Amino acid sequence: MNLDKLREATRGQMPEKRWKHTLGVVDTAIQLAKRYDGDPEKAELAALLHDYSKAWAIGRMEAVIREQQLPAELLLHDKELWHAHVGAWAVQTEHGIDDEEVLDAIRYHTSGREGMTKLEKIVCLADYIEPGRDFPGVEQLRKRAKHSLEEALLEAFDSTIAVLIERRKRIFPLTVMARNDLIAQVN
Ligand code: DGI
Ligand code: FE
Ligand code: FE
Ligand code: FE
Repeated sequence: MNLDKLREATRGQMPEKRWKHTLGVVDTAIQLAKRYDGDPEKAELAALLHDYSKAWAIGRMEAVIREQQLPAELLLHDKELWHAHVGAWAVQTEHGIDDEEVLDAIRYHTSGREGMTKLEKIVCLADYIEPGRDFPGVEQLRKRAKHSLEEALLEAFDSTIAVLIERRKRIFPLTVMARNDLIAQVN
């Protein structure tokens, strides 16, 4: 597996803006891995690939979910959740990525889940705080990320859940479980 080839293949899946975001997530994930005693190489690979399928057409993602028997429950929830599971499948089949830790970090980067690994936490948090992100509270999140991976990620999920409630959207159960689990971890 050649990282330069993977970079070009990933870049080819998405518009320039999403690619810039991806590069920001890569840098941030490597920094978080170094700070929190994670694996910087796995963090780089998972971050590079985390939004691989983000720009795919809805119908294409839906077909993968059905045909590859990814969790059908995804189809009942926000389409924003789909690219994570579809992306993990895509990089495995298209590029032979077979490191389950890396695949899980891609698969759960949006929703989170109970019992997140360090790599999953790193990629998910990097996705929230990479330098290109701009949303209310992101600066505080960046500061918190310097002190505690779990505290920062908990705050990130809280803000996502608050927005979903405000917009009267469904909350994917794994996100609730991720949040409850993080509360137990920080207390
Ligand atoms: O792909 P990105 O835009 O870089 O970021 P992401 O993969 O974290 O997608 C986040 C979007 O998903 C965000 O706009 C909120 C939306 N979303 C919809 N339903 C849920 C959800 N996020 C979580 N964590 N849980 C949900 O139930
Ligand atoms: Fe994403
Ligand atoms: Fe995320
Ligand atoms: Fe992302």
